[in-house]
Amino acid sequence: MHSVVISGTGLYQPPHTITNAELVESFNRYVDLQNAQHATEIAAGTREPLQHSSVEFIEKASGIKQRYVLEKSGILDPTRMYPRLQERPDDQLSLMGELAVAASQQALQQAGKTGADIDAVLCAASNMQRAYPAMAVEIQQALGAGGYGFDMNVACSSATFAIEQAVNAVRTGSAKCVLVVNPEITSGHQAWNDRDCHFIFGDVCTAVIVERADTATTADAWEVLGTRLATQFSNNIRNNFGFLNRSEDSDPNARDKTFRQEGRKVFKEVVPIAAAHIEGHLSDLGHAPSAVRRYWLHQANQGMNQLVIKKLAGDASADLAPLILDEFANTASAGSIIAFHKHRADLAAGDVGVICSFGAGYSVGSVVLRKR
Ligand code: CO8
Repeated sequence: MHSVVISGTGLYQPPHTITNAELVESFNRYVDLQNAQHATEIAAGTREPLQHSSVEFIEKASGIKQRYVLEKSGILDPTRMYPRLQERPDDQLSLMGELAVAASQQALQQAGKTGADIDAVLCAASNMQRAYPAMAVEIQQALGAGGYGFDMNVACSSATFAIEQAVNAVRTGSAKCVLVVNPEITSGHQAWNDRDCHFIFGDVCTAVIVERADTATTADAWEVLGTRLATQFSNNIRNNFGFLNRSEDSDPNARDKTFRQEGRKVFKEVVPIAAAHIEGHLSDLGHAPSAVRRYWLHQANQGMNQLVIKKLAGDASADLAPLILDEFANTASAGSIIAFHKHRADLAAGDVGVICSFGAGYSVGSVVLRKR
């Protein structure tokens, strides 16, 4: 068995931001248009009027202040409410592939590696833009990597679940250097016209290099002390978009074919699951939660992260569990990796940290790291 490290990370950040003020302004115009269009049914009491959203609610309920998106004019157009993306010909690098290559190149550079050093590519995200060929195989070719590639989806836990697959492959010798990449184009499957969740998501792509400790050349290497995954079925976060929609003669634009959730239930149910998961994992590795120098948590809700950390360490400071969701919003599986990417430079050799994701499934994944 080989000792395994994370030796580099990368972040692709889309060019456009949407502030809460911009988002709410366009959402409220959409509401006014819809209510005007259905004024007769609303007056007759056969239809409920839609209600305005508010910046104050969004910031208080979630901690989100803005989000990055690949395209904003379509999202902010009250007669459309989703991005305008251009279809690409088959012989051109796909959009997810383009994001993945940008983030991966950064991660490779940090790790002091090139595409040729990679012998496995795992593309792990909440949605893939096509059924096949696997995105990972296209990314493998674009980077000049060898070995094999495959796609996987565990919603918000896609990155941590993929890191465990990468760590196991390197530990057992079936790969030497694995790229885990998370292109999360959440704007494509977000319900921008639903007041309960229109503010939640942002687009981004992260990448992580997992390799054998004895091949790592960077000074910024993080030994993987352990990984742990858990799932428990729940319908509280669900999207019914899928390849059987046509055969079922269902409406591809129906509300259930985009993201939907029972946010309050998710909040209540997932906090204790995540805290117990991290505590159990650390305990089995012989570490007390209070001895952990940093937690890089899933970024869905500020209050949720504070509760998880308070349960674990009795303290919820930004130093212990940095937040990036104020700037990025919820970026599905990429959130905890963005936190790790941006908030690790100040840790010293020997410091222990935990990456942990939680979300749809339900799913929880933790990766315990020690700075070399
Ligand atoms: N503006 C103003 N008022 C609002 C708004 C709004 N936009 N939305 C709701 N309200 C009102 C409600 O109507 C309600 O009013 P009333 O009290 O009169 O009934 C009141 O505000 C409170 O509503 P909620 O109970 O819904 O509000 P919460 O305090 O629960 O906050 C949150 C809502 C922010 C959604 C919160 O519940 C939350 O963050 N929950 C956790 C969610 C979570 O962690 N989800 C994980 C999902 S991510 C994941 O797993 C990946 C999925 C794959 C990616 C998909 C990409 C598209």
